[in-house]
Amino acid sequence: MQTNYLERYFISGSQDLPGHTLTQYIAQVERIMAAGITAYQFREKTGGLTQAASRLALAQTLKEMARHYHIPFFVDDDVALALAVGADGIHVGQTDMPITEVIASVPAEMLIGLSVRTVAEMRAAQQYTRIDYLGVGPVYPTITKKDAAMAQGISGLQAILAVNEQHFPVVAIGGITLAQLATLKATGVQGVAFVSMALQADQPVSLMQEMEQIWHDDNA
Ligand code: TZP
Ligand code: MG
Repeated sequence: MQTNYLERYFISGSQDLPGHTLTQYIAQVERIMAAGITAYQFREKTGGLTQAASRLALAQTLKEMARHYHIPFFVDDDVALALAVGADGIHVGQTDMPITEVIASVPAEMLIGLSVRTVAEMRAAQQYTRIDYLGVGPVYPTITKKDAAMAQGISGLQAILAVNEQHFPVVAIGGITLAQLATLKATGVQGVAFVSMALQADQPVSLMQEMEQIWHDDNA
């Protein structure tokens, strides 16, 4: 399948936009979806603006929104929620539901993403042909994920990519801004995943246009 959807992969939860109401948060997510992201991941943590019941309602709302903008909708961690809302994909980390269990629990058409933080995890991931993409990071320091592993830098990313023998599509994540986009593209990853760069953008449209330009500028 085409992996263009990994190019500009936006991830968010209401916890990532402190000091705003839920309505303001949803409005900002919609502006970002409309601006030209290629995938969306619902990563709503407890302690954000939602309780369990409203978390499901929020997921439904954002899934419909993503559908409207023709963007694949992924759910982070929560297989039951992904199934309940009919998500296009599920993304899990190494400490979430074991990947074998995820693979066994979701329908064949649901996309599966897995986080990989080390060379060893990349090696281990090579056996799971059912996986659609791997998220590698954090490449740069991030304040968004409280329990994130140490930033790997470009050299760390390259070392991990070097053992991606099955050539799984890879999306780089962690502290990504426009400034490093060309460098990341040059490593051969299929795209970048980001939270704060977009949530904090005053002009999501210009941000997405710049991202697209840099990504497709062959002279970069
Ligand atoms: N996984 C690794 S880093 C990260 C996640 C979910 C957060 C990325 O957020 P930001 O704001 O783009 O650094
Ligand atoms: Mg997780």
